[in-house]
Amino acid sequence: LSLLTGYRLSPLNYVKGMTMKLYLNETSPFSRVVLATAMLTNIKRLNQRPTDEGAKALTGTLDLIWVDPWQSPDNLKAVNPFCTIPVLELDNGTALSESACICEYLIAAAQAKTEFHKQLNTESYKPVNTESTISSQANEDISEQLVGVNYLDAASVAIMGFGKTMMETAFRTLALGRFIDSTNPLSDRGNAGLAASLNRLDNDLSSTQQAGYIQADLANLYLYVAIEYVQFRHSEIFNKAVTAQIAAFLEQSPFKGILNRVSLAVLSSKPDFSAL
Ligand SMILES: N[C@@H](CCC(=O)N[C@@H](CS)C(=O)NCC(=O)O)C(=O)O
Repeated sequence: LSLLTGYRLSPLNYVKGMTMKLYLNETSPFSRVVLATAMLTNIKRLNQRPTDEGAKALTGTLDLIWVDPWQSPDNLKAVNPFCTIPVLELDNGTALSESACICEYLIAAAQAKTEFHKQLNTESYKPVNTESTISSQANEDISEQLVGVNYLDAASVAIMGFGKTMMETAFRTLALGRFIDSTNPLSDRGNAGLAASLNRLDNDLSSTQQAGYIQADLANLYLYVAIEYVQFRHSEIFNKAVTAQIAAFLEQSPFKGILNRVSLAVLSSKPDFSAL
């Protein structure tokens, strides 16, 4: 219904204390990008301050709902007829699907939250009985650690499309293997594309036009997670490719730390969001 009525949230809704649900599984690279985005947009940090009155008023929570999409569970079907993950369900029932849409939403929500803090700040709002002012709170909450894709910057749009397609292709060829034993043209095309994309990427990274690869934006977050997914799930292809520059990209990435906190090993225990 909310989809049909075009429901929109005002910035106030973002900051008042929403409970959101994220449907995910332990191995999905798309889920991993959304989880990292949720962490980088500071949902968790707000949650960790239940005693600060000012922060409490601005708290949002994220419940992780671990599901296996291939089993078509009822709770997932209810929020997404396509029965794919990730899905972010807002507390008004609006369900967001497609990882890139979810991430852009979380980034926009964090920006709205920051604006709200700034307004409080100019009105000299102070939390009750605490040393910390809303001003120091606001500084920490500003989501400078991750920005959305600048769609006026063709280089960033190119990286976003490249990383996302690498992820989709790597997942699809693997998923096909679950249902079709023999080789098939679609998987062959996917595997060839993965090999070519790695070599292309390594070459691009070594050229002088690599500035776009060091920005802490959503495009580079996708690219990082896509590469690691290929490395892990398509190791034969990865090991045959030229990857010296790719290794350096992973090593220097601003997202290395956060992605270690949502590694496959960590996610395999299906933790709560507050434990990440
Ligand atoms: N384009 C989607 C891809 C999502 C996707 O393929 N999810 C997989 C898990 S990694 C899934 O739910 N597969 C179950 C199915 O395809 O039925 C996104 O970016 O969120």
